[in-house]
Amino acid sequence: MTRQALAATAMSRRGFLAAGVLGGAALVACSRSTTATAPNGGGASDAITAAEAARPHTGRTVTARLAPGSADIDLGGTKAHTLAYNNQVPGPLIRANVGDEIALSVDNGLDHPTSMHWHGLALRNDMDGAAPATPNVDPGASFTYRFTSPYPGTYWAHPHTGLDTDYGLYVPVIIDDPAEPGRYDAEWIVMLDDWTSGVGLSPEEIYKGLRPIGGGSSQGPMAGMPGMGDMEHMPGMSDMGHMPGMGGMGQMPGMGGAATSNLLGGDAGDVTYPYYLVNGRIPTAATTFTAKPGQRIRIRIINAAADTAFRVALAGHRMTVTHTDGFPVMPTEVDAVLLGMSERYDVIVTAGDGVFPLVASAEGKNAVARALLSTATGSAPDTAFQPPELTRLVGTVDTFTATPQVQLPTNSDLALQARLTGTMGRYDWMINGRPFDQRLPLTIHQGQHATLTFTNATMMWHPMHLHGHTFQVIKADGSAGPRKDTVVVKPMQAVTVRLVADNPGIWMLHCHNGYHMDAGMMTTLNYTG
Ligand SMILES: [Cu+2]
Repeated sequence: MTRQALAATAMSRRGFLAAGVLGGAALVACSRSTTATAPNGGGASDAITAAEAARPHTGRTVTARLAPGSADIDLGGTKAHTLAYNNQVPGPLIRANVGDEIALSVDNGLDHPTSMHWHGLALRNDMDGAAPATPNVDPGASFTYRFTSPYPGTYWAHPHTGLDTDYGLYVPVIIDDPAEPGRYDAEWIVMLDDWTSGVGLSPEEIYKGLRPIGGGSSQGPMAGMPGMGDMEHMPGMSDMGHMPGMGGMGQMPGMGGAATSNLLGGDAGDVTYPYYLVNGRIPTAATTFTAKPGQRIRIRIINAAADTAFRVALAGHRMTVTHTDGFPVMPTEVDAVLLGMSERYDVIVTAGDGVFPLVASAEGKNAVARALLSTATGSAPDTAFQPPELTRLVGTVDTFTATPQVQLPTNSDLALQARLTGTMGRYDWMINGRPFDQRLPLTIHQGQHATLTFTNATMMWHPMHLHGHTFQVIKADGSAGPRKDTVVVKPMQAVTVRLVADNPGIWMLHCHNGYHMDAGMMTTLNYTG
């Protein structure tokens, strides 16, 4: 069955879910925390313990329980047998104040090890949820992650194991600052995803289709074809689906076709998905967020996709971007925002009078996800409707500047380099010439101020993510960009960021395209000395 046929079956039922916000998790606040302990009996290093002690502490503990396991999820008339937390997609919201201890227990009901990575949180290294710093949780075992967050913002959490995040294993995480002025009337959490699990190929099947037999080596089927290994370095040749003799790869389910985007510098993605979701729902069964005309709504947009950037606009509205990856920026008005995988943007809109689609266009993939904002009776436009805002002023990383209070110092005593390489033909994505299992870690000393330059030597964009830190993006003209933990690096371009080494440990540095990461585009930043 083709993608198109699968999509058609999902159009048979039209309905609107009258619940716009994500369900709250069973969060319980209690008065006193217990001492944080390292996982699996391992002793936390003195440096990690000292860094944790230096974080703010309210003395309050927020507890929650997540049960990852197989689940049958209703995407809105279409059922998907998948993996999810507590039988829902997205999983339940985790929410705490700055300085609260979060005690999150994971009861692993999967048939393989799992972890909970707290994307964007500058938390203690031994609770980061990425091995080897944090051991994975075995099947049938439970583990409680205990940590405090030093910064407010919009985050999310997901496993750091295999391709699990391309199933339904993700939850929003909001850290509130009680001192932050509450200049909005309502809050809408919007979680975006590209969906195949249980309705199309499994993520593992997609990965097999992308990766030559023999796995990124010269043994792959492409290797015998003259020049194929360097195909992506030839202008205009990056779309394999258009190449004669390639077996119509662009039409194969799960394989990328002619997905291109000017904003992303060319090739937009590797995978065509059956569906794109907002808060777990397909467009024909979109969720509705209800508000009153004139209300200021803070929309927290989170891209939980594996291979899809989204261009997001609210029909009939401009949006004022206030935060990038949790950190404040000089408020900037745009018509739409572009989010690479795992990026977050917080925006404020002033609600109009009527029913308005919030449309997340799968960048370069000719498909949309959507939800509805309703402030009055009325009906929404057709599900194929694309608001004109999508093609007006689109905010990207280059558009924004961190507020002066959160800008990082400009002095630097270390220059780190991450050279990104790989081709679609070999699917051999690497950092500094090595896949993850042969990595040469970048190293840094506690207290150092460093620049980190991502140099993209490929014909594909990469959303590059560093764990445990939020870095300062430097714009092309040398001025300060936004604070971010994930930055889009376009083909054949370089992006430099600043970071302060204030969170000791071993931290993952990787592409947040789930398939690139699994193929090896990952290394670590190690604190030494
Ligand atoms: Cu990548």
